[in-house]
Amino acid sequence: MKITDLQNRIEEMVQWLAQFGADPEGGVTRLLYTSSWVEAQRALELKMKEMGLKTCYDEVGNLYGRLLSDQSAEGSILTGSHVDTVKCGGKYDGAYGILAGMLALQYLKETYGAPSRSLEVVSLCEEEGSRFPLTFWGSSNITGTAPVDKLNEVKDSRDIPFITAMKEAGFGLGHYCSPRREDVVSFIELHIEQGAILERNQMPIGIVEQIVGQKRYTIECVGEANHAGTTPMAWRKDALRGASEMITAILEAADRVGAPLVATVGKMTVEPNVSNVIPNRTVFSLDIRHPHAKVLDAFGEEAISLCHSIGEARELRMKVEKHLDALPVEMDPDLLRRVEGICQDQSLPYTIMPSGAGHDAQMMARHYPTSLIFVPSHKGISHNPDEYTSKEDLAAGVKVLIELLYQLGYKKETE
Ligand code: HGY
Ligand code: MN
Ligand code: MN
Repeated sequence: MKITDLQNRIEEMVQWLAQFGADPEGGVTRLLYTSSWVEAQRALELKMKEMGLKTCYDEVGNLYGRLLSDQSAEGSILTGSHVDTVKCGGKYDGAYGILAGMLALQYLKETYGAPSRSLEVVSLCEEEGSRFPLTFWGSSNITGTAPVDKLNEVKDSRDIPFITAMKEAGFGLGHYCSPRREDVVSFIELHIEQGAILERNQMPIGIVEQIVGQKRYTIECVGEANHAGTTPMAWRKDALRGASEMITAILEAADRVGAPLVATVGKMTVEPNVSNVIPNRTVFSLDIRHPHAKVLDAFGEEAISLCHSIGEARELRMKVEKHLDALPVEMDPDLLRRVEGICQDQSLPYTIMPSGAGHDAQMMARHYPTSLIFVPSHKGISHNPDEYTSKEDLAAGVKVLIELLYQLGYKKETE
């Protein structure tokens, strides 16, 4: 494969992978351990084999494609991203990092043969938390930080237990090798920016310096169902009215703290959800993010105490579960400098920037030297069927990845 083929190859592969979980409305929905997820992993496995990579799964469903070293250098350089998507998501989030890694390894194998240090691409099984209240399931298993002791309580919105879904997809304890990796020398994730900074500044490459901290909660309010016509306002234990006041109070508190703090309530269920019954139960999500751990911790405490005080005033029973608490994390400075040098050598304008989105790199960076590299998202749109990145921008990212993997996997340190 020639470098000039990259644009068409990466574009073809993005469209090819998007067929697995394609929505009628044009987006992609590929949720962990569903049939479209299984089909995508199996198709990626076949494609990796066709590209001359040695493939294997681990027991949670992370899929690896390996370009094995022909020398004794310890450990592997790992690149990749997540194969799952949000509901009605785009074609590029996660998928691009996997496909770029596969193309990079194929190009390096065909051009330079076996590396002096093994290079691997990983299709991480899950990052988004779109099906189960669990995020970074793939990368947290690799780093040994997954909440494996809580799995028995985890169910999806149709009450399907996590363990059942994993087993039905063909994974779980004892099926494949352990997911824990202690031999990763560096992890590199290529990803779309999911924001508008690069496009607005006409920069083809973003080199991430730091990923913001992120907390995710599920907040349940239980009141009392009653007749919409015969129950005076003062006698009600209205779970939806309480939740609405909590959500407004939290978002107004976030406005007061100001940027770069962000707070999002993206998901809500109301029961019994009929027009002539006072709601007796609501459950809503809360996602808050900030680059400084102290500010994030303080705001999390304020938000949850607002919920409890409003819940008390509305005579609601409250249950708050925190299912993600990811600290802000720095990317590896040496790798950042290396990528900077590659952009300069390739006369690629770039900017060094933070990431407001969470990524598997956030989990990996606490265990291995990690680099996160962005390419532009058109109009900054993501988690949306209109997510788009041009093939020129996609290919520019792949070229940077190829050079970085060449330097880490082939060049002797002395060179
Ligand atoms: O939510 C995020 O930041 C990522 O897309 N999972
Ligand atoms: Mn995402
Ligand atoms: Mn992503």
